[in-house]
Amino acid sequence: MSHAVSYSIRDKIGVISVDSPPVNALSQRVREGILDAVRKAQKDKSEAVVLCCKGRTFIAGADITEFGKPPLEPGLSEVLSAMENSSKPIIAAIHGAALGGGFEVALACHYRCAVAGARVGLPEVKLGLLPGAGGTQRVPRIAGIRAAFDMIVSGNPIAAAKARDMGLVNEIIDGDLVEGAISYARDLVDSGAPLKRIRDVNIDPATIEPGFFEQARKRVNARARGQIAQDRIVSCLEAAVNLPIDKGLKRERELFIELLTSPESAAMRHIFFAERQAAKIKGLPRETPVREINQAAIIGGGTMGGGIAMCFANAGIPVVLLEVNDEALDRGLKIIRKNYSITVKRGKLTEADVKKRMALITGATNYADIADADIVIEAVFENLDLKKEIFAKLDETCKAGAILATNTSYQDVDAIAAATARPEDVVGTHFFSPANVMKLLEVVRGAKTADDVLATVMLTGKRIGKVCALSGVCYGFIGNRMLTGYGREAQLLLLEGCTPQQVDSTLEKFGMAMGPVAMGDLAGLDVGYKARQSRKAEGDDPRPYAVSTRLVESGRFGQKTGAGYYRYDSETRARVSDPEVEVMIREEAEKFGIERREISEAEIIARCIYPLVNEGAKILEEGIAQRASDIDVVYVFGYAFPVAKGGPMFYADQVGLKSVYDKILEFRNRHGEQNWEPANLLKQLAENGGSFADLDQRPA
Ligand code: 3H9
Repeated sequence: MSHAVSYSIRDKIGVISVDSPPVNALSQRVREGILDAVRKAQKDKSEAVVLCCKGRTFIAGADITEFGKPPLEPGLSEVLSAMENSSKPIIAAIHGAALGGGFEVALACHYRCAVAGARVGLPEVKLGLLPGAGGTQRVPRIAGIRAAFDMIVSGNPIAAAKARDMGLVNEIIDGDLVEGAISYARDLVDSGAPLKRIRDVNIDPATIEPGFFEQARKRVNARARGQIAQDRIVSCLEAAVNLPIDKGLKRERELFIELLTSPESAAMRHIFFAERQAAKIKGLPRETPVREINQAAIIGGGTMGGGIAMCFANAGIPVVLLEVNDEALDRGLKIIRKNYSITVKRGKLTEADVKKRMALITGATNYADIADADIVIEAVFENLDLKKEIFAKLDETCKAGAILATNTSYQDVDAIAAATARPEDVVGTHFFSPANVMKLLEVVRGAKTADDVLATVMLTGKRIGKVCALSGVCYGFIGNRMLTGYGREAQLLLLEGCTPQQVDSTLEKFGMAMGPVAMGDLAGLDVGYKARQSRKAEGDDPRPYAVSTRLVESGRFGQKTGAGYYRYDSETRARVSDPEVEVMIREEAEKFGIERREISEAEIIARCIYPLVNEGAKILEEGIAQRASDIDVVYVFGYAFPVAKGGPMFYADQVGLKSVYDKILEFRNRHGEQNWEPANLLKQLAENGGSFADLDQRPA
């Protein structure tokens, strides 16, 4: 038997134990081990079999590293078929998470028991896949079509108690899981419980409300952003209702294979591993010590500071919110309460949860009250002098060893660190707005930031539910620095011949959550306007801001004033094209002597996305980002870049770097080198047939 799986008999109950760290994924060794054990159990004196796992979790799914490689025997469906057809009941004993193929293993068992803290789910959709080992056929047979749809299309795991209510788990075990599962198995045998095979349940098509599948398909396609898995999941659920199980399983298999070989899934699997990779800092050993974080403090109770405070409270970490006076503090705490009440209204939190979380947030107006914090995050507005002043105060007040972090989006972390006598404790933590929602955290390493500070911040980021990526110090760090070219080209395209709607809908079709022009309206055009007024420099090219400036000066600030590049319906906030703006754009183009022309969708995409790639390559070259895949993580989690395209650098690899490079040269010849000078790294890779992915794999 494979070393990853052991089999023994206790009190006439066979115990199959999977032990394959880190997450007991269903590698070939695990599949083979389970199959051997199930076959053995058919012939021995055991009366029932418990399937359990060692380590932190039950089986967390298929082994994703095997995808895209030649399949290895035995396949998972062979293992599941042997289990389901076992002559003795098999009971899954779940702790941690039973996910994807892992939950499908449990569903092929005759009974399922779990500890109260366990979760079960089918997260395949998050990898651009569907459950390919019976999940789409077995879940609706127990939980019903609607619940199966919600569970499989969202990919979100559910807690054991809810799973029991849905019939997906039979028994919650208190105390030791394996002992409890053995005793549950004993009871089943003694009471002559039947071999419950989910495949024997049929769904009566008459119970499905008419039009359910058409509506479900419409709903998922409206939100697809380039993903296709959700649509195929609906097809599988239809098969579960209309076909006998073996035909349904066959259909599921075909659609699983289609998705497995799709570019969308390749991109999403890239992001899965990129996300985990991004948390690792090159040159920092895993055993780097970390500082204890039991108490946080946030300076500034505005939208950002409040959002960050919520992240800590949500993770159960007490946090002090510091403001300049009681009035500002009250305002900050009110916003937090309001945010929580919206979540309660949406049914995602209970009043009791909110009470618990609010109790973890205390207000203060005095620096002495944050002296004991293990981490302090400054989140005041972007003014370097103010930030320096705050850090000098923190240096005076905070205990030795406290981590002093700045949530700046643009300022020089080293200059801020220099305001203290302990620059090694200073680090950048760039959250994205709204901070309690957005997943990305750019961790900015200053020239003197200590290794243990970085390791601690990475770990704390994960604790508070963030996806972390490391950036060096530069203006705008990874994400905002890259964004400059994206926004600029969107604006220039307007002058050259596009309508706002054309630019936005093309990029939305590409998969961006919202096009760049509409994004400007959402953020408020006055914000950029004010920033430009305060930083006007000689030689600035006025063209990229001409339309925006004109809109602001005519009182159109974007959504907040009901009009910007678009007009907005006061109730639905739906955007409507405005001929008045189209006239303004034409007039501005004329002023600059720009001859307007027809612009293709392909050009719109290249003009907006390639600046991201080119700046990304410069950022890599300068060592600001550790890996191309970290840049992808920044864009997918911080800027709503479509995950089905895998981030800008992965996307460029798929297009082919030679083709991207050639296009950039074409744009340089047409628009000048100021905006289109290709990165040396891009040039080298393009000329040598290389890719960003190859670069990431090179040893450091
Ligand atoms: C599937 O099941 C398809 C089937 O329907 C059909 C088949 C025919 N495989 O996340 P962590 C690695 S699709 C390989 O940091 P946590 C991960 O890369 C699968 N490796 O831990 C990392 O490696 P490293 C459906 C995997 O405690 C290490 O484990 N299942 C897999 O924060 C630790 O991971 C899923 O999508 C895997 N399946 O969270 C579940 N999973 O240390 C995916 C993890 O070298 N997994 N690794 O960087 C998860 O959601 C989380 O890992 C889990 C633990 C919640 C389990």
